[in-house]
Amino acid sequence: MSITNLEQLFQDKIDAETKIEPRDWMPDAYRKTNIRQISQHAHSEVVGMLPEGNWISRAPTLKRKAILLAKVQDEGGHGLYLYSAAETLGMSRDEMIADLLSGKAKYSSIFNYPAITWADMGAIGWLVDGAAILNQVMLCRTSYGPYARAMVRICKEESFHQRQGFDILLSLSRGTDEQKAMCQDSINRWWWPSLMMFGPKDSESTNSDQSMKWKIKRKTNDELRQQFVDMIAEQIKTLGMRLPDDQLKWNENRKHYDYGEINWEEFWNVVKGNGPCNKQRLEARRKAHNDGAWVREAAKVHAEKKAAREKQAAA
Ligand code: FAQ
Repeated sequence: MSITNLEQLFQDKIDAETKIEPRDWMPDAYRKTNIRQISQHAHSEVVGMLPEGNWISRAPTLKRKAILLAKVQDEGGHGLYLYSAAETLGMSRDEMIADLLSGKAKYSSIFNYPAITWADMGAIGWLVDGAAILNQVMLCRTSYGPYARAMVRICKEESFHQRQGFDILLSLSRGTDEQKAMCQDSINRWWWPSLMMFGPKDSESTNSDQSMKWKIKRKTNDELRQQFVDMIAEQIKTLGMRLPDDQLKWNENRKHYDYGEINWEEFWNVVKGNGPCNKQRLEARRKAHNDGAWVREAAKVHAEKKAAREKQAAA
């Protein structure tokens, strides 16, 4: 069968909502786009453990500590499901991690901002996980089967993450003046970077058109961003805080909130590696990778010995 026919059959399957599985024929560009997106997503989960991991030992109560610990562990688990999903497309985990550590692979811009107060644990959970959920609920229906299935469990865990973040901010918003100020300050710092998580505006998104045709993405960057603004603009009322955007206003005609212009120069600067914590984050990952070398070596020796024993038994 010619490539053109194979591509048509492939698109027909996508249009009929049939999931694409690892052994199915797929255009090379579909495979590459999925490897790119899923591995970037996995890297984001793992690098995303760093800002919050740093606060586990400083959580204000035992209960908050246990919750934060569980959340950070969940993110590590998400990274593992996602690396496994990406591996089914033919790239090894070692290669993906090498690309992260060399700075070749991207991860979400949001994790290059510092978490400087306890309130940031609240803002990350509420805003960052909140943004991640909207994007990931859509990905539960993505066309590549292993990615879609990994997303189902991830979304359930992310909902708990968002609730715990909101709960931290709710406590602070009902606390002393100092706690209220801390709460507002963290919302001020995390709001705009959270909006950037959805990626460049649609007119500048290089991958969206093709990814929408292949149903890898089901909603555009701007559609998801708007959904997020509408959700948060309502939820913040419960906190009695404000979003740092003078242009935020309900638009009765559009039935959506209008909001101000994102600083795209800042976004691209962070994506290019020049954000406040890019270097620190990669150094932390490189150190963790080097410190863990003995585990990988031990696992390799164990696997080799096991294979040798099995070979001997079979002989
Ligand atoms: N940061 O053409 P598009 C989480 C890049 S998980 C850095 O629109 P696309 C959980 C993009 O890669 C958060 N780079 O790209 C958690 C592309 O460059 P490339 C991560 C970005 O792929 C919470 C270029 O710009 N979630 O937070 C960003 O169609 C708390 C042009 O952009 C996912 O990864 C960015 N924000 O759409 C963990 C979800 N945005 O690759 C711990 C899956 C764009 O061509 C603690 N990913 N770029 O060189 C996606 O849905 C998509 O990849 C988008 C971007 C929507 C992120």
